Amino acid sequence: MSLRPAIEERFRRPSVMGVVNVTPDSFSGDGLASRPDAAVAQADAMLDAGAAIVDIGGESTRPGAAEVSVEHELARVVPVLERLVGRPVSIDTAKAEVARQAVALGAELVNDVTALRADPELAGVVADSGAYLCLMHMRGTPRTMQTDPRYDDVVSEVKAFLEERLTFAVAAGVREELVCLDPGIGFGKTVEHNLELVRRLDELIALGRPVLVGISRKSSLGRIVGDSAATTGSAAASVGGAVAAFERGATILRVHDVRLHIEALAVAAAVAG
Ligand code: HH2
Repeated sequence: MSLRPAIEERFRRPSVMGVVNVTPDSFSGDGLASRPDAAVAQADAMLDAGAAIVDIGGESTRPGAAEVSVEHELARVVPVLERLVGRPVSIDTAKAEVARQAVALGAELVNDVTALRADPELAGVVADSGAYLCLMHMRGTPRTMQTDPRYDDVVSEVKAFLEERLTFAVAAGVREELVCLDPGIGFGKTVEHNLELVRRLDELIALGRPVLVGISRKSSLGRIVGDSAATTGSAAASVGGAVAAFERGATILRVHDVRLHIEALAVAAAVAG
């Protein structure tokens, strides 16, 4: 197995990760369950538009989402992964068996919203495969996370959590230079918590690992622009959030509307010099 370069060499700042939801129930309504050809076409279009990688997910993590069995998740994602062999792919899963089959089919990054807490075997799968790893902060589970989230200082708590999960991953044999960290926008956070995390992103970057931010279409965006009951945000609001996160040091932006983000981030990066 050849060693991968450090994640910051593979993903220059800013890089875009395109979201491909092979689910019936994703929060943004873009799910393509049981339509592998459509999911593959969407992934190809995202890569053609400039995405550095596409993130394939077979389980929704929207607030209140039901859990999916290993068999169901595999049935959703494997037909898509098989058709994307040779393309840059990430697998959005918390399950070791799904990650195992995905990396065997060429996935280069494992994106685990539970940060290796849900499945005790996932750390070993990532370590053995030499895949990149994204560790994300979430308070509670998708079923419970939006029930009155409270923190004394959200940024310090998310930072301490990510530092602990990074130490755990490295102790399990994952090379530190293959890991990126994610504050988990919308995962057990109010609008103000999400804003604070982006505003003070430098404090997470101080952990020494590249930071991935997924703010695209999240409900906080819709609420900020005036709909107090919003469950999603617009593409324009998403771009605003992504540019703000990039300017505060984010390396990878996880987005649904790839071309808009590529263009906006190209301008923001050109200004940054
Ligand atoms: N957000 C979602 C899913 N996975 N992974 C990371 N690392 N960061 C995120 O912010 C993140 C994530 C939720 O978005 P989406 O995949 O569009 O929705 P759903 O989980 O409902 O399918």
